[in-house]
Amino acid sequence: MSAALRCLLGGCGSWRLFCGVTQHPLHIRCVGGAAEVGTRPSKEEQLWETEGSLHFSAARLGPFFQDRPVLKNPFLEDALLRGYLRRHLPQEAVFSDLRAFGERVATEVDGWGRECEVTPPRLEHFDPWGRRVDHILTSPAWKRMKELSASEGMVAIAYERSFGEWSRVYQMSKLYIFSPSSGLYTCPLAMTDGAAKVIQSIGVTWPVEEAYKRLTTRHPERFWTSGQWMTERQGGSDVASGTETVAVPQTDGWYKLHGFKWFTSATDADMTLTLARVCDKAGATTPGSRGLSLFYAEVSRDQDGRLRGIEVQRLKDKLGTRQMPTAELLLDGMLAHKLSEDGRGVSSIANMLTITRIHNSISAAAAMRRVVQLARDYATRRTAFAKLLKDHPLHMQTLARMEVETRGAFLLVMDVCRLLGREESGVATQLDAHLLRLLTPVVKLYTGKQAVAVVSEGLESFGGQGYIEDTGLPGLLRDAQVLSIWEGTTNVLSLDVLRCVTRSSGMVLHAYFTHVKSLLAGASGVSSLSPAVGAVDCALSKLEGFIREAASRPPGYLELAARDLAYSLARIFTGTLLIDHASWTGASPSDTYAALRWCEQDLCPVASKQINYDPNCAGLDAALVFDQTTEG
Ligand code: UCC
Repeated sequence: MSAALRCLLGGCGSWRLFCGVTQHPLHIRCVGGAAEVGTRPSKEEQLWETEGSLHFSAARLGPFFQDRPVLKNPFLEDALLRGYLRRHLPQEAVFSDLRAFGERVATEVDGWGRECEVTPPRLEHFDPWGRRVDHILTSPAWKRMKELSASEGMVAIAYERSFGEWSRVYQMSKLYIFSPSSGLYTCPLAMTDGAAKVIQSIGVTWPVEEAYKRLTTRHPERFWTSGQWMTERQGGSDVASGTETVAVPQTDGWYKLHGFKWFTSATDADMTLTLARVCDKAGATTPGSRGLSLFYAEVSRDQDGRLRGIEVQRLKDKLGTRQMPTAELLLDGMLAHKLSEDGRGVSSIANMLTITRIHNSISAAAAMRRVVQLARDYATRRTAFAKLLKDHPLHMQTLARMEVETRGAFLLVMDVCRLLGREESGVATQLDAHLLRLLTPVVKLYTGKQAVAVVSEGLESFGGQGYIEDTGLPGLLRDAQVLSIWEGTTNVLSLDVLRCVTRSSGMVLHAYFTHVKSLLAGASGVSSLSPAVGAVDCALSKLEGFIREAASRPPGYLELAARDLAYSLARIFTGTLLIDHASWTGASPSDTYAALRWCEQDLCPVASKQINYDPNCAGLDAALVFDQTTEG
C-alpha cells in the first residue's frame, strides 16, 4: 500500500486499482515506477504494456481539454446596455470611453480582480519588535484598483456632471462594466460616493472641503476612499438602539470617539463617516435615534506609525468579498468632527444609504450580466451529447431566463440612477423625488435576491466546473450572497418601503401608479407587446385593490405583507420598464421577447398571497417554525 501511495504521490507512469479479484484482491502497478506490488504480470497486464500509444498512458493527459469561457469586452457584449445608452445618452464621448474601458476590463483589469481574490488582505498587528502597528496589508492589485478608480473617474463622473442629468447613468454604466472584475473595489467606491454625497448635501465647508475634493478627484495620488462605520456589536439593522459609541466634546470643538465598530468594510479607507452619541459633562447620552449624530473622521498614523485613536481588533473571516478588508475596530479617542446637528445622525447619513444601496444594485445587475456573458460564451465551446450547449434548446431556455432577469434588473437599477441624476441636477419633479425614495429600497432588495438566484443558475450551466474554485466562478456566487445582506437586509428594506409610504402619506405610491400608467399608455399601441401590457395592467389593478384593502386593516397586516408588497412593486415596475424599452423605435425583437417573458410571472404576489397576512398567520408561522410536536 505504501508503494501505491509513493506511486500516486511520485506521479509515476500509470496506476490502476482492482478490488474483488480472487487471486489479487488488491493489485497496484506502476509502469515506469520503482514500485511493483503483486505477482507475475497477467495477460491483461502484458496487454497494457503495449498500450504506450493510448491517450492516458505514460503520463499523457489525453488530447481533450475543455475550452474555458472567455471574457470579452463587457460593453460590446451587452446589447441592452448599448441600446439603453443609444436611447438616452447617445454621446460619442460616452460610447468611446465605455468601449475603451470595456476592453481594458477584459484584457487587464479582470486579471487584477482575480489577483485580489487569491491574495486577500491580512492584518499585521505588531511589527517585528513588538510595537502595535495594525497594518492592513493589501495586494498590489488592490492598490492598482484604487489608482484606476481615480483615473477612470469612477466617483468623479457623478460630481463633474459633464452630462447633466445623465451623469449618474454614465457613471453607473461604467461601474456596471467594472464591478465583477474590480476585486470588490466597487465597495469602497460605493462608500466614497456616499460620503461625497453626504458632504455635498450638508455643505462643502471646513473641515470637509479638502476631503470632498479628494473623494471626487481623478488624480490617483490625491484620491481618497471613505468608510461608513455604522454597524456595532448589537447589530447593523437596528442602528438606533445598537449604537454604543460615544463622542466626547473637546475644548476646540472637535470630539473624541470611543466605541466598538463591529463591521467596517474596506477598512483601509482614508476617512470615514460614522455615528455616535454626544455625551454631556456627566457622561450621559440620549438613547435611540434622537441621540445619534453624524461624524467625520480621518484615518491617520502618528510618528511611531500607530493608528491615531483606533485599534484594529481583527479582520473578518467572510463567506465572500474576501478581496476586501473588513474589520472590527476599537475606537479609542479617534478625533472626529460633528457634521450633523445633534440627534440628526440617521437622517443625515440617509443620503449615503441611498447611494450605497444603488451601488449595491448595480453590482447585483453586473454580477448577473457577467455570469450570463460567460455562460453564453461557454455554450459555444462546450459539447455534450454530440452537440454544442448552444444547440440544446433546454439549455438555451435556461440561459434565456437568466437573460430576462438580468435585463429586468438592469433597467430597474438604471431607472433609479436616472432619477438620482435628475435630482442631483435640479430637474427632478416631485414625482421623480417620490419615485427615487420608494424605488431605492425596492431595487436594492429585489436585485440582491435575483443576483444570488441568477449567479447560482449560471454556475450550474458550467456543470461541475462551475463548482471548481480556480475557475473563478464560485467566487461570483460567494460575492453575490452579500448583496442581500449588507446595506439593509431584504426585510429591513421592505420595512423601509412601508416607512416611506407612511412618511409621505402615500404620495410615493401615488407617484408610482401615475408613472407606471403613463409608461403603459405610451406602449398601448404596440400590438406585439399587448400581452405584456395587459399583464402589467391587471397586476397594477390588483395592487391598487390590495392597498385599498390593507388601509382598513390593523398595522400588523401591512408589516406581514411588506416583503411581498416590495416584490410586487419591483416586478410591476420592471415589467413596465421592459415594455417601455421594447416600444422604443430602436428596440430589437429580443427587447420585445424579454418584456413578454418577464410579464408571464406572478407580477403581484402580494395579491396572490393575501391569506398570509391575516394576524392569525403570525401565530401559525411561529408554531410551524418552532414545531416541537412528536409522535406518541
Ligand atoms: O456598513 C455596512 C457594510 C458596509 C459595506 C458597504 C458596501 C456597499 C456597496 C456595495 C457595492 C459592491 S452594512 C450596514 C449598513 N446598515 C444599514 O444599511 C442600516 C440598515 N437599517 C436601516 O436602514 C434602518 O431602517 C434605519 C437604521 C434607517 C432605522 O433607523 P431609525 O432611526 O430607527 O429610523 P427612523 O426613526 O424611522 O428614521 C430616522 C430618520 C427619519 O428622518 P426624520 O427624522 O427627518 O423624519 C427617516 O425619514 O431617518 C430617515 N430615514 C431615511 N431617509 C431613514 N431611512 C431612510 C432612508 N432610507 N432614506 C431617507
